[in-house]
Amino acid sequence: MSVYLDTLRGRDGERAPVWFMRQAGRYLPEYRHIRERHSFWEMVRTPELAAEVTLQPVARLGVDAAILFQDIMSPLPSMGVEVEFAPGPVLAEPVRDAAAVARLRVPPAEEVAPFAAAAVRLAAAASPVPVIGFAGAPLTLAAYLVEGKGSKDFATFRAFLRSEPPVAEALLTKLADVAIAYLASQVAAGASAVQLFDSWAGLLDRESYARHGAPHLRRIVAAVRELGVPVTYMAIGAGHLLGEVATLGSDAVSVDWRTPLRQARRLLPGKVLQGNLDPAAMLAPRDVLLAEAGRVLTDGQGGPHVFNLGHGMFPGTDPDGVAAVVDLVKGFARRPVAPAGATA
Ligand code: 1CP
Repeated sequence: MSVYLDTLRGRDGERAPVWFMRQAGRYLPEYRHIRERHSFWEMVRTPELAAEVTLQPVARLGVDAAILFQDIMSPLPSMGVEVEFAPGPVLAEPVRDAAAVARLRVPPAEEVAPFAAAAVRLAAAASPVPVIGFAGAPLTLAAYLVEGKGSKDFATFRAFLRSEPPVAEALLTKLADVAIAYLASQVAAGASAVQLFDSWAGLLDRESYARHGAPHLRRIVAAVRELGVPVTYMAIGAGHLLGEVATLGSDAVSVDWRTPLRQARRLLPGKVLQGNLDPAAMLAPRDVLLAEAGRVLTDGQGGPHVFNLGHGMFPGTDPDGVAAVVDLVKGFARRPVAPAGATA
């Protein structure tokens, strides 16, 4: 039995499970040790290395779940898109017109980043905790494909959505098809939960999100839930979108640090909440960090809560501070809400 999976299934337990977005990464000396000898793509494409890095934070920190070490860009080469990391993703050729979208391949499931499923299989066989599979949400992947690299405002992408809606839909549909196949391959390999990363959805207004984001997300969420696996949806700066996010069908929603968990609880009835410690708090002195983490634990009460950051760990984070947060979460006695119908 896993406290993480129990919570995702809606059980308001006596303690919150804990894991961290970007828990497998550069803040860990054991990650940097491997990274010195291998490029990022080499690590991602070598199942033994990817599985090893997936499990590093479990061994060091005792987190309640292991997230697969890959990137949201992992499936793009199998669609015919060349990506390099410097350190963020950079595309050889942005995808900006109908011809480029038509050229994108939608490969059969077993050809979508097969190294990822192989890494899940190795990690799941060795892991004492559930392995979380993941994929980039169509809007966020499309933002990188159109822009060609990371950006603060993804203005080219937002202009593209407004000027070429049918081409955008064709692109988003292909990305959703690939995400479904990719996630199914991870679940078949042993991933027992799935998270969708929609890092840039918050750049859109609510109407554009409802039109270009939500329908594709609903299709992906339904397909994964059909496999019997819970789904967490994560977006950043998306407080204004929570009304739509509530309708996606996900089991859980990851909330960033800007939206108080109590407010999210009201806007997302029936959802498990994940989050939402400010990753910058991890860079503060220990007493400040633990006070902030305690506040998040208190706010997370009133329904099922998975403790996490509001966004990914910064590379400069001290692993000992992270370990102290894990201890705090594990020792915090929640006041669970009694299931409906139960008497006190
Ligand atoms: O130099 C290095 O070692 C590479 C740094 C790195 C790492 C460790 C990148 C490049 N990606 C990753 C791993 C990664 N990426 C994981 C692994 C599992 C874990 O969480 O521990 C995950 C889930 C991701 C997801 C990801 N990649 C997202 C979504 C989540 C988020 O943080 O918003 C996004 C937007 C990316 C793109 C990306 N890849 C890498 C970087 C530095 C970035 C973001 C910055 C940019 O847009 O330039």
